[in-house]
Amino acid sequence: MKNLKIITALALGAALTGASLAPQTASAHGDSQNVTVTIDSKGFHPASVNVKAGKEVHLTFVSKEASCANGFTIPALGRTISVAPGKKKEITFTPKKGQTIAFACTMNMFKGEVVAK
Ligand SMILES: [Cu+2]
Repeated sequence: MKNLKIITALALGAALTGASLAPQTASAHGDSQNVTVTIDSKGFHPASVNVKAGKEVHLTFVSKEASCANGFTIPALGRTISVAPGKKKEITFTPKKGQTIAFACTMNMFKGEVVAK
């Protein structure tokens, strides 16, 4: 019974650690992984997300309101994106190991990135 208590405590600790990292990491399902980045007047949230290299990423930008960050470029993917307030836009790509896919508003004021590990 004492051992069971210790195992339970360890499992709980692991669960809590995982939960605290969750907002920064893509959620995986099958052969792809999903990332949602919210745009508001203060920029991109989260501004940095870790993903697995070599696995397709579905990156969805959701705009909450009017923001300079509604229009941005992703140079690594050669894309310019604009999302109207209240709308969303999804892009798909497969990152290479060690690749950082950065994005920034057209004024280069708000920045974000997806980092492939
Ligand atoms: Cu800007």
